[in-house]
Amino acid sequence: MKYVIVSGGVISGIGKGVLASSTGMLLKTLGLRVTSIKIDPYMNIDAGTMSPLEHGECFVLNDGGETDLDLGNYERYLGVTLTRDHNITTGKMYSHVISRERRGDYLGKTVQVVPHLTDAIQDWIERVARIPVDDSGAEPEVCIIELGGTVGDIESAPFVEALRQFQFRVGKDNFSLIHVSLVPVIHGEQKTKPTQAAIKDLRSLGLTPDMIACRCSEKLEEHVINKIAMFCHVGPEQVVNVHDVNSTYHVPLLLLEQKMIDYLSARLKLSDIALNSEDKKRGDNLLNRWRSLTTSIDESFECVKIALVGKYTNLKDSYLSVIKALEHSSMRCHRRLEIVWVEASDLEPETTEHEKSKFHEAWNKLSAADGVLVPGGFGTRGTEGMVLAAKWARENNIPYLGVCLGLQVATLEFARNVLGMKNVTSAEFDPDCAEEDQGVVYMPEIDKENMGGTMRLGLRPTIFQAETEWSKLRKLYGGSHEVHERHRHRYEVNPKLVPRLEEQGLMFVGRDESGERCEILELRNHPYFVATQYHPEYMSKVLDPSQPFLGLMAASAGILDEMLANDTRSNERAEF
Ligand SMILES: *[C@@H]1O[C@H](CO)[C@@H](O)[C@H](O)[C@H]1NC(C)=O
Ligand SMILES: *[C@@H]1O[C@H](CO)[C@@H](O)[C@H](O)[C@H]1NC(C)=O
Ligand SMILES: *[C@@H]1O[C@H](CO)[C@@H](O)[C@H](O)[C@H]1NC(C)=O
Ligand SMILES: CC(=O)N[C@H]1CO[C@H](CO)[C@@H](O)[C@@H]1O
Repeated sequence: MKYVIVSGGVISGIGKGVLASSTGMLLKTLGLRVTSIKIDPYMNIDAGTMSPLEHGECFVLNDGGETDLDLGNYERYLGVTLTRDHNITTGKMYSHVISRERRGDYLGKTVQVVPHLTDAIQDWIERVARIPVDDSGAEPEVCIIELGGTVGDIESAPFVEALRQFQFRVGKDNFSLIHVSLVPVIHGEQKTKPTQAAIKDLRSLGLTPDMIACRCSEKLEEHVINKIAMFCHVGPEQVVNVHDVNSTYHVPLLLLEQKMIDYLSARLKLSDIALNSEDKKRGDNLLNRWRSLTTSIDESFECVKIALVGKYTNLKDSYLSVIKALEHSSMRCHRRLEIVWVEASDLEPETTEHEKSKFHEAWNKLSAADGVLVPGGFGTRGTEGMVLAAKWARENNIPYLGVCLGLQVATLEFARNVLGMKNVTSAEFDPDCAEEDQGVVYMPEIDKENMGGTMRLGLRPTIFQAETEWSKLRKLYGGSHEVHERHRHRYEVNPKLVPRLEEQGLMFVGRDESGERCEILELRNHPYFVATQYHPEYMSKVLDPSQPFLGLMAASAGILDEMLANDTRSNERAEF
């Protein structure tokens, strides 16, 4: 196992995650199997209870683990499936060590940060790095470890020390470190001091950078590279220049141009890993597909506008996976994506003057969009606006995709306006509503008292029902009978209501194994009106976009029927 550590200096939030996943993706183009681990130096054990306002969305894994966004980044770039163990938090490590201490594993010795915690971290990394993450089921060959925060923080100290020891545990040829730093441009001059200081900090903690990745708004000048190399005691070929590019999908090629992979290969003796021609071919193929993808970004000029009708629209991070899934689909459709943010509550008719202008603005935005997306969310605020957005899309033949809550509001809308059940609502919005008015109910098996971690989570099968061959979504999924997607919900459509809804044309084409729980709804006589109870965005990959999103994008661009006729999916997805 070869380990590539990606750490950061100067400030956080300068794209360490993108750099780490791009590096992993490039190693994959050599034909290697790559996995990744994210270390987060905070005390939380469970991301499920962290506020999306403070922290962006919560990302759900196949095994139901709720993690923060970065694991999603790796899954999307590397095309792998990670587990809840692939994230390490300070809280998790302490809780692991403390429970071992309680069990008596330390034989009553004094338990300390060094060596007990640091050993536990190293053991954890060695164990988790070996977990197979792709379809082949084979052990990965390279593990990318992203160390969150910045080196020198109090929080990250135990992890830095653990990694310092780890380089001796696994040996020099098996351990390399990329340090991401910032080169600010002040009065037109590229400043190297922060980078020098960051590298000095790193060295004082016993870690040596093999590469210094310099984030800068512009291309680094040659004398700046030489200066960094000299003051940081590395060769100029070890300084990589990561300047701003058109999109983050260009970063792998930017690194490739600078021969980063050649350096890493030599440094880690990657050529010692025996690869067969099959693996090499897969790697070449991946690189070619990535290249054509980035050209497609630069050469798509036709724009598709998608209205995202949500609740945290002033905090766009909380919809990150949804945005990524839209991006992946737009690249596949060769369209430029324009997301139109519509705050759902602004769509509700209001009275005061101030709110009237917001109301008009929101409706103007919605009506100018080519497609409508209502993503998942919790709580009541804005849900009436979402119902109105679903109505707009249904009645005006605008492509619509509802995810989770988006499925529930589409169902309520249909029940109210087509079945005439004016009072129907969700038990989530109105816990006291009469039983016959419950269009969406609390799932019977979920414990109502205990909020944290009581949701239907993770990968579950959805079965396409008999006589659903007409379904556009089913065709997008390649006609399969069963699909597996990730879930995160507490409420579901009331099964009692389903026969009446179906009678009027709102078809629940996908159900769970029991045939009771509604997973996918679709309107038959509509360009694309699809909603899923699961969250398809979690499984979207850069080179393999999520099918429900691809359908929305293609329908909004007016090319869905053409796409379904050509069935591009079956041949393109195979390799990733
Ligand atoms: C790297 O790892 C391999 C396999 O675990 C081991 O045989 C080798 O000795 C290590 N290299 C160094 C320089 O320690
Ligand atoms: C960025 O996009 C423009 C077209 O939009 C293209 O001409 C240019 O080459 C791209 N730049 C890079 C670095 O890819
Ligand atoms: C909706 O509720 C109101 C007030 O409770 C009631 O008068 C009315 O009949 C209900 N409408 C329907 C269609 O059930
Ligand atoms: C912050 C974070 O990602 N935490 C997850 C890490 O893995 C544990 C399980 O081992 C999950 O419970 C956390 O949600």
